[in-house]
Amino acid sequence: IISLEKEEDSQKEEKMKITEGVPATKPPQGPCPALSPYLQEVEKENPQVAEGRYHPAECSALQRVAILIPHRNRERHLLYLLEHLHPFLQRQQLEYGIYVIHQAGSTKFNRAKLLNVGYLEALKEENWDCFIFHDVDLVPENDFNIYMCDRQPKHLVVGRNSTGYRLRYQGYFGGVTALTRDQFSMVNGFSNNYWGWGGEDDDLRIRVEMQKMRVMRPSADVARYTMIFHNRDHGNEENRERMKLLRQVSRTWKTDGLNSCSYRLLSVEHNPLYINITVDFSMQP
Ligand code: UD2
Ligand code: MN
Repeated sequence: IISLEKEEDSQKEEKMKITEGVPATKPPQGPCPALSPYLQEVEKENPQVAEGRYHPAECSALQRVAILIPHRNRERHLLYLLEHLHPFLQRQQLEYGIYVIHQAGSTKFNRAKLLNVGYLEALKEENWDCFIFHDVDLVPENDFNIYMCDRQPKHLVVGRNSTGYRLRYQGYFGGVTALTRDQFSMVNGFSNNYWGWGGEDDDLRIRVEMQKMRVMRPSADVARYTMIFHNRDHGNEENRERMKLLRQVSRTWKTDGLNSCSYRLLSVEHNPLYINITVDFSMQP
């Protein structure tokens, strides 16, 4: 996403909705469990999910879909998303796995590079057909917004509450996107060089267009999201280099992407509701 015009106005009304859907906590019944009561609640509501994965029992799914969520310091948003995404994906009868790619330390946040890591690591444990690149704070509002890939890269967010559910600009490609394994590899994934907020989604759109692919979107009444209210995070300050980087994509995409994504893998944990991949980028240039 390039700019934040008028975002401030609409954030006020969103503020009221922050705690929607958070179940009331029960009175303490002994020592605190390792996981928050809210997380355990969501685990109980999703008995068919094991180690972040699910497949329908009654039929074989058309695609195997990996959901990749870049994350740091947004635990509350993550829980809220998991609570809504699991039942949503199950209603769509998908075979899926949810991966949270967590950036350790306090280096500038790098959403795009985290998503590259997610793609590379997820493919080590399953030959996923389709990848959904998913912000932690966006909750789909319509069950007909199908989390599957298509013959062209798909942008699943036409509108959200804070922008009056209208497309923000023509080439907008932020928030939630769906690319097949091959589509993503054809564009060499995301750039690894966008540190901080902004630009990386436009970079991916340019890569897609350079491969003569066309971004598809579901209709505006379907591609609707609620974005949980938030301010800009510390460590994710605006990337002032982004316009410069965006002008160079045609020269850089071949050598900057999946094939140059270096990182230090700290852990891969299979939690009940998601697979948590922790990486450290502090040694990267
Ligand atoms: C917009 C885009 C987003 C991305 C970003 C610019 C939409 C709906 N979303 O989001 O896809 O292009 O602009 O980079 O248009 N995150 C953390 N911890 C942090 C910082 C970021 O977990 O400290 C993750 C989290 O998944 C978050 C995402 O990165 O949803 C994007 O960051 P944001 O929500 O702060 O940016 P926003 O809402 O402007
Ligand atoms: Mn956001």
